Amino acid sequence: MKHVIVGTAGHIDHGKTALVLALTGIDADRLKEEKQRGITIDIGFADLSLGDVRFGFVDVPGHERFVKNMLAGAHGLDMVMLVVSADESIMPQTREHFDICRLLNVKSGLIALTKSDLVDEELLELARAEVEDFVRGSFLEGAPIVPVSSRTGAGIDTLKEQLSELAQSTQPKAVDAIPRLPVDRAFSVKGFGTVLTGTLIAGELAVGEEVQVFPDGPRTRIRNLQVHGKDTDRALAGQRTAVNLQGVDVSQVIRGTVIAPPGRVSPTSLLDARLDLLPGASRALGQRARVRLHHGTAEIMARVVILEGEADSRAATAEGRDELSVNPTKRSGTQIEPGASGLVQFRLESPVTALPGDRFIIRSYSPQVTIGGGVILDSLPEKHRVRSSAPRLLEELERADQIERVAILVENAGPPGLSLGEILSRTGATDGQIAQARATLVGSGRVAEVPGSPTVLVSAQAIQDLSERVVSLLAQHHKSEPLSVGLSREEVRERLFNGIRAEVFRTVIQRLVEAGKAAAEREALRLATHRPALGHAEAEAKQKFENSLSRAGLRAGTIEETAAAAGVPIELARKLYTLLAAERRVQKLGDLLFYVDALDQLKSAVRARKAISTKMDVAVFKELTGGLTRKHAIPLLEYLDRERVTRRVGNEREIL
Ligand SMILES: Nc1nc2c(ncn2[C@@H]2O[C@H](COP(=O)(O)OP(=O)(O)OP(=O)(O)O)[C@@H](O)[C@H]2O)c(=O)[nH]1
Ligand SMILES: [Mg+2]
Repeated sequence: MKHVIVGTAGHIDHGKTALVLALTGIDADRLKEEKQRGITIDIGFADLSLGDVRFGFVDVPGHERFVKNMLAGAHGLDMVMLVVSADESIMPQTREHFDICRLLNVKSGLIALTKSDLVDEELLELARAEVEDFVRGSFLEGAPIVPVSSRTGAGIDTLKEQLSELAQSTQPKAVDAIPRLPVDRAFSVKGFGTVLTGTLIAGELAVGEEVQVFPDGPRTRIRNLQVHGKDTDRALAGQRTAVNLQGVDVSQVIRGTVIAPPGRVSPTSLLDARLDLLPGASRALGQRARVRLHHGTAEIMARVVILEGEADSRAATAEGRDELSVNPTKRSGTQIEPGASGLVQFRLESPVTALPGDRFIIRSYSPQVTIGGGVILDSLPEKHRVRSSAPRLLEELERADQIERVAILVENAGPPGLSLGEILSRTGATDGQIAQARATLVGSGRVAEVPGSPTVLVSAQAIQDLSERVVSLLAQHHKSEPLSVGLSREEVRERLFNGIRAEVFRTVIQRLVEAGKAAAEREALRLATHRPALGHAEAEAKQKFENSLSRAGLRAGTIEETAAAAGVPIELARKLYTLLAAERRVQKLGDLLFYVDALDQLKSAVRARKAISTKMDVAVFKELTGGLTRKHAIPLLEYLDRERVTRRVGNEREIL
């Protein structure tokens, strides 16, 4: 069975609620005040099955003061039923509601010409002609215009037929997507606890599943689900859904919150978007204007930072003349004219949970009228300045499909890359979509996968840039210090990889080594082609230094002591030490420099001792080493343990 959400739209008193009642037998006005005043105040719901289609009706209020409530019902519509009273024809909220439907990208619908019983044939035709004119050039151009009377029942059957026919061609909402349910109502049911309702705009929800109340509510489980008033195990995208949540207070699931699985969406206070200003907006939208942003069922106050709009000509010339001399607070001359569009960043006064592709509406702060709307391009952006390169990125994102979007975001992230988790919540993609994007992009070499937890994707470009920087840093070092083996890993990391995950550093180095461009020897990194260049005097000093190490044997000294014994200046000795360390001729234990040959001999001697006994106490060790003192014995014993020649058992050592 196909599920289709139909919203009413239209001016106050044009007969929306009466029509929903005539169609479904359900009075969507449920509040006492609504009945008393004879007007709709808040959205109401009704449903109807026609053939194999289940219609969920969202009946909205027409009063201009309740457009805010209308907006909570207008998101997630598959179809609109624009209600125009034949005796009054097009009125202000007919326009405003219709504008909202267009901005929200409602794709299908029809027009009900209500109260046909109140007008004669001529007036009816006049109203029809006006409506045809009104919808020309919009998604409703050519849509059915059905005269109806809720009072006499005339035209209701035709309307049902037309609804059924349109329903055949509506695009179903994506079931294979991250589920999201913007809450429009929550109440408490005795014995059940908190129940919330909304239109499931994507994915599916199942009883028992873990969900979170976004932006800042608790994690909990779904205890029970209902679709159109009947219990079900599973609710699908496009269904009017009631969710019974475990251990959640009604106050935590107010209108505007969103139910979604934890970890798949992230609350944000910044949104990058394409914003269209209505041609009928009374004035241009200025930099940092304060507006009401409506997204899903939420209304949030926000400032609009215009990143790229229609430049005010005065400001543009002022900027062109001399950028620096213009006072920065005045030079933000960009604005969006009525009927024009721009790229913007919303700075929200409280967080929302959104995904790219979501539609939104903006209304002016005061008076409260709808002035525009658009589509979200990046739901987790950085904070942009007015002048930034953000518009280029946003234009790319605007044109991108899901795979391209992943590539663009990863490329834009630069060297730090993006973790899979970050990619998930920034794209709203399913696991399957991410896996596909990952395979495609890694396969084509555009993106590199950096193993670790979490897995991070880094653009090939960023890896290459980093590699080039490593190569040039090493080349520079070799040039200024021809004697040095190379730079220590730590130094390379500190100088070029600040704030970048260690895994990215390792990947870059590993790739350089694999490509034969660099060599990594213990702690030192060098270009593969680099050989330390020793002059005659230095070669001699190296020999002396090595002799001195060899003479000391296990009675090793610090670098200063060794240098003094060899008669080599300490500066030079440091370089000789790195050289010998790279050649594995010397090993530092604590701050003592041991000759590797001496260590090897010690290992052999200890292993040979095993023939006599597998135990070795300190006395035996002293005997083996010719009476070493604590100073040397302790680091050596620990070294033997580390090398797995021995194992410490209590006060003794076992030879392995
Ligand atoms: N004669 C006649 N009256 C109608 C018809 N449809 C609605 N009405 C009357 O018009 C008035 C308003 O109808 P509603 O259905 O409440 O109008 P609405 O569009 O829902 O109004 P809001 O929700 O407040 O915007 C009521 O008194 C209805 O009885 C109709 O087809 N013929
Ligand atoms: Mg009504």
